[in-house]
Amino acid sequence: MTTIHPLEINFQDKIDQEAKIEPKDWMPDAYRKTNLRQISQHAHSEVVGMLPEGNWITRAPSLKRKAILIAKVQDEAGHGLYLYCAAETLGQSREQMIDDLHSGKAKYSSIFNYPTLTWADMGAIGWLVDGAAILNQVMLCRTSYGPYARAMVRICKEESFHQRQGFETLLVLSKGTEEQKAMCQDAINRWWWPSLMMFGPKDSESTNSDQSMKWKIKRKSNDELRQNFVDMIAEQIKLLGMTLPDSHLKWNEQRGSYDFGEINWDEFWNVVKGNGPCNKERIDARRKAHEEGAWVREAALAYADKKNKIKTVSAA
Ligand code: FAQ
Repeated sequence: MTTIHPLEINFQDKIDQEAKIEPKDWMPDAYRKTNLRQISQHAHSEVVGMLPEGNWITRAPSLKRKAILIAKVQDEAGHGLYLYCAAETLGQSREQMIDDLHSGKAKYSSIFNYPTLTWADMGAIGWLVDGAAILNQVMLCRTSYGPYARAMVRICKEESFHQRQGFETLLVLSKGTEEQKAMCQDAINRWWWPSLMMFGPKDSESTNSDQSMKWKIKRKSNDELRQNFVDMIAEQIKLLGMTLPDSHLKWNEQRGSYDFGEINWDEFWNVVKGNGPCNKERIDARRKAHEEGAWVREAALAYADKKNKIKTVSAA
């Protein structure tokens, strides 16, 4: 018979009573590891997530749209930074996390491995990708690890603004010329299925879910959140006068939810394993940015060092 350590019983009691776990509290190694994995992957997703939208900053159709897009991309960088800080409290250095991203050891969300082909993709990303992200992240505001939960509160406020701007971008296109309407529908067609994949594999295939739910790192399962998303978007699309590319999408009176078609899981795992349309391009871009930013990091360290020396001399 395996005996459970009293510290572990106490830890689970705290979680069951909805207390937050803080960096200096005792925690099982596996709890530390799974939080580190999820938070650092989440941080990487925010940072890699800047690339598909960054692609359109120079080509935004007006000054107003350009300013909004720049602000949104900057927000994503900020989200990455809060999340790296939260992950650092678990004892891993940022350099290590970034090395793991660049070497392919760490994952980031599959969604950012798809190309942004037209301006309407900026609307579809805001509406669908940020929309999916928020549903997942609102739950994470109540996750059991304190620094992660607190980071998520601010992130969610910004993400909900992102989603509205995405919807508004598509709404304008949906009322435009025939060409603009077609561009809007095409972007929705291309982003719909990858957005559903953001929630992760089916519950029956989700290796981490059971334990993460027990530890209240996750509050709703992958399938529950995906269903919430389908129900929300299936209603909102009516306002756009567009359609979702799924012939099985149908309101199910009995369940009080929409039924929807089967996700292409081969495509999902292929992208997760690094073989999506833009995986290589994304990692190459992050590596290049990191290399080209080396002088900034060196200058910041030299400046901090100089300031510390001045402080030490004046204190002596
Ligand atoms: N892509 O056992 P599960 C955003 C992996 S932020 C790639 O179910 P878990 C903002 C998973 O890591 C978007 N890999 O895993 C924005 C695991 O592999 P591992 C990111 C995926 O952790 C908007 C394996 O499959 N959001 O969009 C994916 O319990 C616009 C088995 O899966 C977050 O990261 C995937 N989609 O549940 C930025 C939220 N799904 O690690 C710019 C926080 C699963 O064992 C523009 N994360 N995998 O080797 C989570 O809530 C969870 O980690 C899930 C996955 C739900 C993503």
